[in-house]
Amino acid sequence: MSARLFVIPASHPSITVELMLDHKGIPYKRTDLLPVISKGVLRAAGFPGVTVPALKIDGAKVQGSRPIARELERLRPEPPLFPAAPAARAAVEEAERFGDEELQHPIRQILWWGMKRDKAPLRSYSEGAKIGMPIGLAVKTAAPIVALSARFNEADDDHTRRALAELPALLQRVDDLIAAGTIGGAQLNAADFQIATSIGLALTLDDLRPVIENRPAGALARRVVPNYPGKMPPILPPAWLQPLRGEPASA
Ligand SMILES: N[C@@H](CCC(=O)N[C@@H](CS)C(=O)NCC(=O)O)C(=O)O
Repeated sequence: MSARLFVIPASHPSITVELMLDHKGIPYKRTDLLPVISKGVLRAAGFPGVTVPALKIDGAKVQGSRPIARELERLRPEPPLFPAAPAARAAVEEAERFGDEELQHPIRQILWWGMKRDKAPLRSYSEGAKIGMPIGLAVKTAAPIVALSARFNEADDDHTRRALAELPALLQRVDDLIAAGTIGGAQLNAADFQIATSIGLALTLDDLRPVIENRPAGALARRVVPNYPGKMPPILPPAWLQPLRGEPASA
């Protein structure tokens, strides 16, 4: 089986797919892309969309963490990513949808908001990446890329404040899924790989780590993705963090 995975270093759904390929025991080559530039490269490589993860596998082109999960399951059923029993499978698929559609993006927006203000942490998120130029140079010239990525992801003040206000409910939902046994069981499934990477990315932010690390969601991320790359020192306005501490947001 020949596989090439296109990623942006430290992108959470990209790491989801790396974990799933490892779970299936499928060897792959990785192409690391810079944000924004990634869009042109993906189009040139024949993918219909402009986001990573994107996977070429045995001649097929599959894009998006959830379609890729299904393609991997089809190509190599064992070990499974989804339970066989219909009710359990439906629960895992709904948890995976939640992870993709509801959890991924607010955390992405918070990260890009931080990067816009301080580009120095970019280096830590790019550790080990092969982006075709020295990381130091990439960081020095990153301002336009960061600005465009922040705009593409609507990482402005309003959306970022909203993302922070939503975070407690999202974390509670992850804890509830763990308590229900949908994720965090003995056999990791597609929803574990989908959700744990978003929590893993959130844990790299010093502003968010204290409200995540001691709850079940934090333990799941440490188990599934213990070496998530990157570290962002405190950067968010303290008033914006109040909802995370159970306090109403102030101006
Ligand atoms: N929900 C999609 C997310 C795809 C996505 O938004 N990927 C981001 C990286 S995390 C991307 O490619 N962004 C392009 C850019 O920032 O230029 C999935 O799970 O595949």
